[in-house]
Amino acid sequence: MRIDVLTLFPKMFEGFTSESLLGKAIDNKIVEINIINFRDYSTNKHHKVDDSPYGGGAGMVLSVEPVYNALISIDGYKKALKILVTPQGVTFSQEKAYELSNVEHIIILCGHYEGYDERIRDLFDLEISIGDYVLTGGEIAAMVLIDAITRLVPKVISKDESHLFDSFSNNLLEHPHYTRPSEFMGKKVPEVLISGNHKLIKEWRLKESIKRTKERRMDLYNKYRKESNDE
Ligand code: 6GU
Repeated sequence: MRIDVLTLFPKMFEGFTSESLLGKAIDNKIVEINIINFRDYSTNKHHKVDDSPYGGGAGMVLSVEPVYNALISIDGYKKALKILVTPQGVTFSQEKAYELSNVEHIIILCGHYEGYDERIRDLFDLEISIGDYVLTGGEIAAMVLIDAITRLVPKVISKDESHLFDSFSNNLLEHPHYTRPSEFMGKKVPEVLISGNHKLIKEWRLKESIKRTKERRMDLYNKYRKESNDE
């Protein structure tokens, strides 16, 4: 999988692309990430990428030309899936992450300022938001997308299928986890987990998953009930 990111703040991606799971996936050439500063594609004398809005008003608007110039400089941009991150987009989800993990080439534009020139929207296939709050720029949102998507690419997580048990992949939150010590400040690990009885452990985990989902996320629980009855 290849992801190109168009941003005005390339340094924000340095630690993100070099550490942890993603850093390893890049080293192992399973994922390729290119960070492109689209200010370099401004033809303006002062490398300006924004301007004041037609019709007046506060704030600045991202101009279409530098974005267009940067976009067409990317090898294979026509075939790539082009994503705009914006609070006006469809809300990101685990389901969307699965869908996007099958795409060979993704381009993401991170916006700043008050907004995008509307004609930028026409250059992109999809608009995604990461939730109902406003960030100062799209970089963190793009990182959220990249993290959630790339960990689902085959071979990125070494225990190949461990993501199949993630919260959300079956509309349930995960069951509680424990590791050593078996007792901490009087709090003991549930007996069943030490029993070695795999069938009982599996039943306990499912029961706890359901209980936790019901307590914390009624919306997910209802989805779980509906979808497990449909099967
Ligand atoms: Cl994608 N961008 C910005 N700037 N703010 C957001 C967002 C994106 N998603 C939620 N808030």
